[in-house]
Amino acid sequence: MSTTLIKGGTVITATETMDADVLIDGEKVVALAARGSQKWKGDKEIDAKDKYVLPGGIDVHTHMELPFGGTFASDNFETGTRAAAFGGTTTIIDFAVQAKGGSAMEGYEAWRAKADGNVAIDYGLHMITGDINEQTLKEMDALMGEGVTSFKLFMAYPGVFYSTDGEILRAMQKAAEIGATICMHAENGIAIDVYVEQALKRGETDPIHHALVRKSLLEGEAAHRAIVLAELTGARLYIVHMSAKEALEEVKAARDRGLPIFAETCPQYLYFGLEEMGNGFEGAKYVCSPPMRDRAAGHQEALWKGLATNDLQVVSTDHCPFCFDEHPELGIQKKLGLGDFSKIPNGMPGVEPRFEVTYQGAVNQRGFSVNRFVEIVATTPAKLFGLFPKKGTIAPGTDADIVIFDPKKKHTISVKNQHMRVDYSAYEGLEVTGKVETVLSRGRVIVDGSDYLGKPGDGVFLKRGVSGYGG
Ligand code: DUC
Ligand code: ZN
Ligand code: ZN
Repeated sequence: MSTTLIKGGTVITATETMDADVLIDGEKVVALAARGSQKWKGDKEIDAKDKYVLPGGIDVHTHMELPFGGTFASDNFETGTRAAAFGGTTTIIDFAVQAKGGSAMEGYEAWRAKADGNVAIDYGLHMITGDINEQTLKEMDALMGEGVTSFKLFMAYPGVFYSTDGEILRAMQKAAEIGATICMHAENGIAIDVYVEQALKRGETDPIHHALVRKSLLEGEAAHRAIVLAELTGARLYIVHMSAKEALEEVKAARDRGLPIFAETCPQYLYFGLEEMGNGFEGAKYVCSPPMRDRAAGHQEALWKGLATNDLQVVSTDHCPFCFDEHPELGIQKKLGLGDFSKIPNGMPGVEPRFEVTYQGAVNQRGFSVNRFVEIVATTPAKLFGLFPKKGTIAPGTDADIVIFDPKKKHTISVKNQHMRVDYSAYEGLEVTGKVETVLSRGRVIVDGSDYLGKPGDGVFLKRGVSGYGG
């Protein structure tokens, strides 16, 4: 096994800021010591002078190759995880899908087959349980044994992924019994579909109407209902991709009552509003669910405040890209919805810019500590989803998943320099200060500046434990 020494940098974890050298042996961090205090030599040495040495990012919400709206998310596990690595993310948790009428175990195996041998970084899986029945409830036990310890349910998308309240209740009872976490897409899809139909009848077909029909109160209502069902059953609940202040208020109140309720938001909700969706069909680039919200109504500032106060605990991406223009292999994607916003595939690219745009917004613009940044993009995701302390921090014994980050380097986010397999960047032209320079995955340098040094299959499947929080 070879050793690597990262020397001269500032190591920042969720709890410590240390001028320290980091010694790696094989795949693991084996020691840290005050900068220059030890005469360590590494087979490979990386100079991190004036740089931050950070735990690799953990994005707990991605959808590689997700079948959706008559097409597939444009990144596969190879392209999407390579892009993640360039962006400073060294672990993803993707969502395997149980189709209606299908077996959850088969869905899990299908996702393993897509990912194994192709991933650039380590990955875990949640399970979208799209069909809650006796068989599925039994399969939840088997999936726990495989390290799939979280299950996503949808209160949106009737006829596709949607679960009734009764189905949610059953799944939560089971989750509480076995220690699993329920991830919830909290939007009242039944009510939303009525607004969709009415808008289309009025001839309101542009992408902006996707945002206007998916009302923030309906996100708040669904969050409330999910929390009530979780409280009744004792389940641990994690509300995904929160965008509405009404939903955040529900989470705050539940946490204040001591319930094990958690929530994430995503960079798109922290950066964009209705303006981005209103530019004719260009707005399709920002169509995802839940949608962008009205900045003037205070949603965005509420989310930032939630991250500052820990009412929100995680920034993930809901990475689910679709090409704007026709793609030679994938065909027509966003433009399936020309003339009918309800046919625009829902989702945005985000796995690559997450680390840098979150740093920009949180640390540079709002004065969050770098420790808090690390906590929301790596440490808490690892703790909540059964990966800590193997992942999510830098300490003796942890996997050497490390980002060397230049906090002074300015650069501009653009489709021209991104690696995701999609033809636009939602952040086109955004200037940020702070750049991911070098990325190590289990001790190996896989990204060095603009060079990719890894290969498909470098990453492995992570059998996760139960959540380290609540319940
Ligand atoms: N939301 C999206 O925007 N895309 C995929 C699934 C989801 O819940
Ligand atoms: Zn969702
Ligand atoms: Zn999602």
